[in-house]
Amino acid sequence: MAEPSSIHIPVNLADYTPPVFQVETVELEFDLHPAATLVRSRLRLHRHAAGQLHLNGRKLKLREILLDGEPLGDNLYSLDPSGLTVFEVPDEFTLETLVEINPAENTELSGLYMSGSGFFTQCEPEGFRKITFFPDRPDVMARYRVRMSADAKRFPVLLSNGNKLAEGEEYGRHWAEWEDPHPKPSYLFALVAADLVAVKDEFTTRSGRHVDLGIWVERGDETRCGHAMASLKRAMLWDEDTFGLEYDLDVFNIAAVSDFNAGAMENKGLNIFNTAYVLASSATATDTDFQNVERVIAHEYFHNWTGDRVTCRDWFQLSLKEGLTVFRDQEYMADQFSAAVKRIADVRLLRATQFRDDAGPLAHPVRPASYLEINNFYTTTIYEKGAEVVRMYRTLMGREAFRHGMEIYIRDNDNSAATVEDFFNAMQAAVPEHNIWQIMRWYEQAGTPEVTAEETYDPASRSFTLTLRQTTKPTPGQDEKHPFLMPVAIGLLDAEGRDLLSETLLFHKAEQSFVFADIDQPAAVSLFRGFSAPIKLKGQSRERLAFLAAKDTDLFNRWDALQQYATAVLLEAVAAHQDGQVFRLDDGLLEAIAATLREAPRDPAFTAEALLLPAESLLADEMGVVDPDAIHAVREATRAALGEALRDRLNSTYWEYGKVDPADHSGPAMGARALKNATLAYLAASGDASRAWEQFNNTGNMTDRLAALTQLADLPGEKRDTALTSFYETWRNTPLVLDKWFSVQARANAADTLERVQALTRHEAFELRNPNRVRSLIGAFSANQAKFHNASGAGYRLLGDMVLRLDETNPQIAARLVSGLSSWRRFDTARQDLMRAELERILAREGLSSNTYEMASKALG
Ligand code: 0A1
Ligand code: ZN
Repeated sequence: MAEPSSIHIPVNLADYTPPVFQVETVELEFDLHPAATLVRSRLRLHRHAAGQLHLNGRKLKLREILLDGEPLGDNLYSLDPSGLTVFEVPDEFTLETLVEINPAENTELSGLYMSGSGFFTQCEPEGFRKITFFPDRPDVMARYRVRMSADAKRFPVLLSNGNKLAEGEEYGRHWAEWEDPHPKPSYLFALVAADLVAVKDEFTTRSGRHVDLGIWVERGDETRCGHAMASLKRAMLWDEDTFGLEYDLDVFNIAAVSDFNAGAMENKGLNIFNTAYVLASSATATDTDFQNVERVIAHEYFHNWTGDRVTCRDWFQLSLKEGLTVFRDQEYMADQFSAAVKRIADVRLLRATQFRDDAGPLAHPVRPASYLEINNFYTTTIYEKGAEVVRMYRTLMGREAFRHGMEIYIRDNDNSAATVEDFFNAMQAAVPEHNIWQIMRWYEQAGTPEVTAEETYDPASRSFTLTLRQTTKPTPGQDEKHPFLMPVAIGLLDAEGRDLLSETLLFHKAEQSFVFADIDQPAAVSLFRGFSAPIKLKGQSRERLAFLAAKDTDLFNRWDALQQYATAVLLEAVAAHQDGQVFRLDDGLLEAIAATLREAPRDPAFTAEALLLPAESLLADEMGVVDPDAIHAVREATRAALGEALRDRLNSTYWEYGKVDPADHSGPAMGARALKNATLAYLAASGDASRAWEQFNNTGNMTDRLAALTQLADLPGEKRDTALTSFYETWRNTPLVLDKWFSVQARANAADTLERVQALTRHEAFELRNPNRVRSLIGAFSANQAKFHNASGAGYRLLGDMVLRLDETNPQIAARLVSGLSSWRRFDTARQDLMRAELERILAREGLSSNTYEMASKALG
């Protein structure tokens, strides 16, 4: 049940105080029963600061409480909905409690809950307090020993953090004891008791430690674990090679669970994963899924050092572990595949999600100053923008100094709970000759800086002057912005596109000029190469963009120039459409896309990215008043016209890249498939769906199957219905694939998408209790701009209904969906009224969770 609204009290970074008591050791005993689990806890505590002993605890039934072995009288402690206060305690003592909890009724999926065949935990950020009374904050680090017992038949596998000490069986129940030698915060505690089977392997670290690896999944899923295991071993090796970081336990287990609020969790020695990021086979997973599995496996593994060994002092520092670990997984993936294509994909995501948030009512800094509900702050700002900030450190410092800074950071903060300042200090220590303090503004100020550039060439002095200006719009609570320090990777190109020079400028003022001497000709400048800072570059001329799209030696900027060029062309066409003019394909865009196709053999994966027009949501971000229908009409007309005009070339490219081994998931194979399917999409857009139909019926590879189904789903009619029915019949018992069946319909660009999504919410396979299913239907639909923003407001109502229903069972997931309504101010007044009405309807609900309350009230502004 949701809690009363009186508890909406913000937590402020400025109010941080150190813990009153530290915990040295934790002994936990779980007597596991679905509806009534008993948890006995013995904590060894010692005083750390003045104050009273308060332990967090939620929905716990206290059965016993003992201090140094003696039962504690009722008048010596008090209980309230937030926890337990013990009035008088010595400076060192043992506190023992026995509590009862109900995992079967835990639909929030935080704490100890049931899913599929067993018990699982999720403790980050504040789930441990739903298991036992504890100072549930990351700066309390303790050593854990865990004993659990459960029905031996139903829950044959018993796992926790660290190493297994002993196990046994008695009277049909069995037990196991685990010990984790490393001190850790409570949010990294994990327990699994379930009917799972393991895929096992091993890894020997550089210094000779033998590590047993296990991936635990439901029976029948073992065949889909190979990619996850191979990824894990690659990640372990990479972290040794790249950062000198070795694994520090003899066991590394991963357990997969199908009901999970997020992607995966880095619990020490026992990662718990959403099945979506473990299971993959060519028949069931797309190439994107394969890459996501690899990325998330690497991400959670990398947390062992950046998160577990060095953790966060408080949740305001969340980006300290998340931004850094995302940066590490990005670098890992760039090393496995094409670095430029990886960068393009990452920036695409950043722009579509983070830039959008940073421009709206939910904008917050990488280190927020205040929150109501920390679960609402697992955002792309904390993760992806945080990773960009780490990347800027490295660009400013250079690779070697950055690695040295990382060594200092780990050395100085090992086994402790650190802050963003600790990271800064380590990096600054690695470059004592430079003062980089100004980078800290990226943690404090929200918003995306906008940069403009002015160039002048003076033939007399043969000097080229570049003047850069930066401004950042106000964001909630921050009216005035100070200039950011940003590395600007640039290249000066001659008329043939040869690099005259390339270097990195330090841009740290509102306006700054850079003079380059000995330049023989007026040069074209390529700015922010590789997206060297998370900013919006404005005011580039179309001629310049066309030149860079064709000639830039920096692959990222070549892609970006084409994106910006296409954005300008499409926005112009949107304005013309609103004016009632007939659509006309821009010659320059046609030529640029044709040239891109001609160059396909150079790099098919890059070509696939370059062929993709800017998303509707990105075009919306550039409009004063968003017109989702005009954007949709124009973008579709452009795709159709390009498909028509380039039909022959698209066909030949389709066939050329069509012969990839369906079981091959190497970079080149995935690149070829991506290119083939990009051409398929253009051909279908121009009205030729025959190829999609053929591909759908003749492939066993999920990337190809889903790409074809995506095209068919756009075209109401018999083929669509037959394809969807056959897909459903084939995969109705494979949840992760069934998720795709839902999302392909939710993303569809068909006249009847809204009605179909409404019907799908009543489909027998739609499960509100399963976050993956909710995301695949409702999350996907709310990202389908043209359909979600249906002028009737029915899309908004559907979302509002779902938020209110979900808030009763899983507030974390409910709150996340609210962001679909947060952009209401960007639309016409009719839509504004409809969206605002939904937010108000949500807020009016009595007993709304603080999760949803925070998102809806902030969205309303
Ligand atoms: N630390 C995890 C993310 C995570 C956060 C919250 C969760 O449950 C509410 C679960 C996982 C990561 O970055 O992978
Ligand atoms: Zn993470």
